[in-house]
Amino acid sequence: MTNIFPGIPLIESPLFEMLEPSLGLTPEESRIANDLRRNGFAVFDFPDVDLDARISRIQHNLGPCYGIDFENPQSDKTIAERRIQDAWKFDKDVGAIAANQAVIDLLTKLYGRTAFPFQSLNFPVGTQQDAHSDAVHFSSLPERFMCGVWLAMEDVSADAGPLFYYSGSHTWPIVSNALIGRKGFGSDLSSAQDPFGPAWRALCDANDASPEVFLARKGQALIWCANLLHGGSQQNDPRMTRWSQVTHYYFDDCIYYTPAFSDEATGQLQLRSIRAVSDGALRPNLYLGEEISDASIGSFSEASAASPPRSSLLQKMRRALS
Ligand SMILES: O=C(O)CCC(=O)C(=O)O
Ligand SMILES: [Fe+2]
Repeated sequence: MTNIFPGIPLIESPLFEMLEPSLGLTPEESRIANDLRRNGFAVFDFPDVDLDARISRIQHNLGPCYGIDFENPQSDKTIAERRIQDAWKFDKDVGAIAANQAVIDLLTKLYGRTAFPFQSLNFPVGTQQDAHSDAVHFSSLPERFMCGVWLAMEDVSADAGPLFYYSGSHTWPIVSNALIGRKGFGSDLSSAQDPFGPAWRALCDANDASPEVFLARKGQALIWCANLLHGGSQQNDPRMTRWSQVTHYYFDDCIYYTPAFSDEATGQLQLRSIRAVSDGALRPNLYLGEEISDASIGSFSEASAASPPRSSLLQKMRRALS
């Protein structure tokens, strides 16, 4: 059956029920697809027979980078650096988890475009981050072709600051600059999420929504849809660790950009230069198969003359994301 809406991920498409019989999903894949559709997230057992050995090696290899005293069970694990971005560049186990072929194949089937991992984050503790949608950091055109896969690298208890999410929030409006009446392109932010917090809270209130926590078992993973509101709960016991890896995925034939620093309506996009973890190669920004450059987007060139140089913007974005 022809898909009339190739610009919508299959699992978020109004036509999913009609298309599903032709997708060749196994019962488990169908369960995951329907959980994503309904709730905006889905839990599955991470498909890697070497996972335990990888986790031990990652903890051993990355542990010293955090400046945390892991040896002392009484030490505060939350005081130092909480994340390492893109450790796949020097740690092959992080890369192997991020580029797990079964996960890539699953996402490709569920979204209807070829998935590829583009960013890894390794955390020894939770982030204690307020509810947010990753869609302000990295989004795509067409929208929603992005997802996160969160992997528990140990059992997570309620006191260790578990991941939380608002089930069903992926169907709420994607909060963009246009929606909150803000111009984003060339703007300066200490945290890319800051301007959007009140809007996310208002949506939670309007929907009378309550957060749910994921008390994961080691080896369980959770896929979240591009617009699912999620965050890290308060960590009640600072002595605990909560090792996890988040891998963010994009899909082929899209424009990849940062909405917090973009104004879609005027074509002013903060494009991303995306490299796939799987092969280390750049993935060009494509729109319907055609490559898009900064110069070919709206009034980008004029606007960029008046905005901070790209390198300093990128530095700010890095700070904002940390
Ligand atoms: O693990 C957490 O506490 C949240 C992580 C997160 O929001 C992300 O990586 O996008
Ligand atoms: Fe996030």
